[in-house]
Amino acid sequence: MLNNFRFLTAGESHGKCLTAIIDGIPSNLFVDTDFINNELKRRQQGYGRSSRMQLETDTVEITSGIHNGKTTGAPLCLVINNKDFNEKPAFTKYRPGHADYAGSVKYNLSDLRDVLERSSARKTSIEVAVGAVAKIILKEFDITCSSRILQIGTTIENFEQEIDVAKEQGDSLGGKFEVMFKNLPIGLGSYVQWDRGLDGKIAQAVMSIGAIKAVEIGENPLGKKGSEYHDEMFLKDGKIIRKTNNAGGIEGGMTNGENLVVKAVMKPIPTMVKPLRTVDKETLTECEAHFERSDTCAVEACSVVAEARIACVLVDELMQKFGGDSIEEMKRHYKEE
Ligand code: EPS
Repeated sequence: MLNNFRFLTAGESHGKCLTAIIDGIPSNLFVDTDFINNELKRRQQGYGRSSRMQLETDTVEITSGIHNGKTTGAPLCLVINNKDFNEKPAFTKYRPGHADYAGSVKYNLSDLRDVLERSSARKTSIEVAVGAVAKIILKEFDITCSSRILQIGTTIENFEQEIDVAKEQGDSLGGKFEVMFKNLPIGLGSYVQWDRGLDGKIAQAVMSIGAIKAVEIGENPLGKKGSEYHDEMFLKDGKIIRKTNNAGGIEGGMTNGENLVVKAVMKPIPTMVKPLRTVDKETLTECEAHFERSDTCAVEACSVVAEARIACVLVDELMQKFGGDSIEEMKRHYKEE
């Protein structure tokens, strides 16, 4: 999907490592590995995560594309080693809600382990590392990012209590979060073709995170009149200002200079201590779903993954508009605008 800031990842949940190759990074960019590692740590945190998070201390190794801490213009290779690297047993009891069923039919795999290993949210670790590199580029243009939880399960407050109850019951919880980017230039994205709208690209980037079921940009307009929803324009000291940002920073598929606000809903994680009813693919009998260690709630972690995905889309657009072979050239193009 990305044309300028391109990347691919590889790696399994219990494989040797997770890897990414990023192509298209401008040269002379200082890549702060402490910043990347801190982003990885953020993804591992949040109330309700599984014991895998205590086992792993995700840290990145950059094996190419950097000299003396700065990018050379060559592709970056990022590696995160898995401490829990081992052969796990085969299983045949589909986990409803997970990729097990459709994945095993699609790839003709007899062991559902082969689906689990790559469909696991573990791979979002390397995606967060890639997103951290994108954030480093955004920071060069003073574009900042933050996120917050809006809802966990049915509650807006006392998240921890609801997570504790779900954990006791062997259940899991989803929720809703918001990601915000500030100080974006006007005109990232476009209205001229359907596949160039920034809102569409962001929606795809966030919706394709394993457990996401809904994405919104700005305020949900359902039930609002045009006069209530649209953000009127005013003049202050000769500049156009808005008093509201219901559009969430995007009009006509383009950034409009307001804060970009993206909200997303995550489903409850389907791997559960209290198993769902399912079918065994080998014996074709009804049974209880396979259980392995899992999170009770990973909404906070998911918001960090969404930040990373959106950061990659924004950098791709920034490069399209202000691209340059070095960070200096890119900044020159940015200033000229
Ligand atoms: C995850 C690592 C996985 C899971 C979890 C997220 O590790 P393991 O399979 O060894 O427990 O804990 O993934 C899922 C629950 C899932 O459904 O994909 C991680 O690093 O975020």
